[in-house]
Amino acid sequence: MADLQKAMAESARAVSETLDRLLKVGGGRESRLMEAMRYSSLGGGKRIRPFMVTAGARLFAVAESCALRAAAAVEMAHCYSLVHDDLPAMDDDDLRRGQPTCHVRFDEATAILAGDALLTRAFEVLADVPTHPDPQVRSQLVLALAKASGAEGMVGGQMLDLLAKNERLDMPEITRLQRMKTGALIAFACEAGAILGKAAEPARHALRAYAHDLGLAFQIADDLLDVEGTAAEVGKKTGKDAAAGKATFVSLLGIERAKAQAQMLAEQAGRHLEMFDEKADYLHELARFVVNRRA
Ligand code: GRG
Repeated sequence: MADLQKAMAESARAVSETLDRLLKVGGGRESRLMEAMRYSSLGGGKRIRPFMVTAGARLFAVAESCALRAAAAVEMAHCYSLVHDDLPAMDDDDLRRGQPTCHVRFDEATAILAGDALLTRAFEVLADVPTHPDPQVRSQLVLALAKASGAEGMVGGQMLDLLAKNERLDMPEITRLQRMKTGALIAFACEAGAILGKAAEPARHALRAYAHDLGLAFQIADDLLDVEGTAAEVGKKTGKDAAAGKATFVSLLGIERAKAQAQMLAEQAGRHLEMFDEKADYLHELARFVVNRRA
């Protein structure tokens, strides 16, 4: 674990530096927008998705500068989703990453615009030449992020989530919702390194399968933290799912079975990585970290 923690800390530092460079405040009156974008993306977070990109890119000897740009783009898309998810029209939260949420620190309209601009900047970064010399690779990255974050991915999952309040979803319905809402972006993060490295289909397939199991394990761990964690630990309000009457993996399975299911999925995720040998050690450890985390 010590190695993983060091590698994650190093990746998080490099990703924050990259975000800092890619989100420079200009001089115009609109600079408040960039300040809100920086506030929402530079202030903490575990940086799990960017780590998936950098750890995946290592498997294919991708240049670090390219991997870090893709990693920063994933984090921008993730931060946009958090900013919009926290808005009064959605989850109406005032705490995120241990800080006031974007709409509390700025205002609602600015938070909507900051989210919009973070997502747009993510695509701009992927489409720009320094991300990869081959335009086909850049276009594949843009396409994959668009699919992962749009109506068939994260935004579609969020729609299902809003519709599900006070409904009794069953396991297949919750699994589909979570695969779209959180799994799709995680899958993109795991596959981005393979796209950058022009990896062959079997390797890409293995990473997608890893991401599929890891994404569900991640979500079950998130549901468990909502029940068992404290706001001080996780940096956001807890107990929200039960208060909203939301069906989750934990409400359906109970705490003990949900924990066992998360562990089983993490082990299964690791088994998809066999073809990469010890080059995938960080990804193996990450699967264990995701289900044992306390934040
Ligand atoms: C509003 C378009 C739109 C989408 C919202 C992903 C999402 C959909 C909302 C986030 C809210 C949430 C709590 C989702 C459950 C899982 C999740 C994405 C948790 C947050 O991710 P972490 O734990 O957060 O990686 P940090 O802060 O560490 O980056």
